[in-house]
Amino acid sequence: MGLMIDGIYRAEDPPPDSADDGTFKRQKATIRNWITRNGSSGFPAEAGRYHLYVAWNCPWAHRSLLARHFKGLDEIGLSVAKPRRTDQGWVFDADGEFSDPLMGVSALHEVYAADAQPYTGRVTVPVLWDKVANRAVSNESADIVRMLNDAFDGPDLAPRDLLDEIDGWNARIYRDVNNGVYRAGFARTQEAYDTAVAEVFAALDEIEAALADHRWLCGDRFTEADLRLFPTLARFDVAYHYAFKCNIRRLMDYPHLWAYAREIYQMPGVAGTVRFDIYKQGYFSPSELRNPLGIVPAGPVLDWDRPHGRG
Ligand SMILES: N[C@@H](CCC(=O)N[C@@H](CS)C(=O)NCC(=O)O)C(=O)O
Repeated sequence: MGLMIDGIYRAEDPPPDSADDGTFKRQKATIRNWITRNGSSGFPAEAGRYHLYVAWNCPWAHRSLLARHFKGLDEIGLSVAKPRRTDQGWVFDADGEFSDPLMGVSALHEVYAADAQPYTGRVTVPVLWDKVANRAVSNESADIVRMLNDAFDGPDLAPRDLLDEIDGWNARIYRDVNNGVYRAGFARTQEAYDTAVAEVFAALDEIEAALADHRWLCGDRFTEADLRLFPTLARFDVAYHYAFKCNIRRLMDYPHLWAYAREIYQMPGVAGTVRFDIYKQGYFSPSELRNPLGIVPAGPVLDWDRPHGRG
């Protein structure tokens, strides 16, 4: 795993993502262009012009895949990196499921290097690429989800009348759930872990209570807030419970949340964005701190196809 400086990739380890107190700090994405309907940003809303670089195991990439799916944007091409990173970071095969049909790169850093704007930072998925301008549009999944929603027709996942509520859930869920599990798993002190894991489960308990009264987080409409919660739920029992020590409860111990997660999973096309086998390979990759031998556990046994029974 490395870092890019002024458009040149260095295979050495980047500085640790933690503060002095052992708390995990995620770096901010810096490529923040925006697709607009009228193209005034330089990135017009023509789906066939864009390509998405993802990895099945990455939850941030997953939400961009879900946005592409719910908006019916199959014209946005896909390149899927291999689940385990190397000293070259995210890598691709020459052909097959984990190859790059667009540029034929062997590592994602080559895509970042192809951007006219010299990049400095971590080489992360997802990346939304503009094939016409030969530029990266964005490497921030929250932006990718919102811009695909706003710039393209199809169901509106962030309707104006619910926007404040959606943004409220998004902020809470990002902090304590989506990134909360990483703060637990990547904590470097007992205190940092204790704080993070308590926040993860406080948030899940709150969501469980909300789902007892509502079908979706914001009431009776499925929104971006639900879309952004799902990738963490899909990985919870197979990965975070064990690999990130988020083991106070399992997803399947929450009756409402577990049924809600299955309902989303069973929506047309969603299962096609989910790869439990690959989550395990990715999260149980060899890691000096968490899993030195890279052994992948066999369980748990989960039944995501069981009827969700939610009205
Ligand atoms: N802010 C980014 C975060 C993306 C991110 O951290 N992706 C991880 C994979 S889950 C990654 O590519 N990490 C590579 C690295 O940090 O070197 C987003 O949400 O799009």
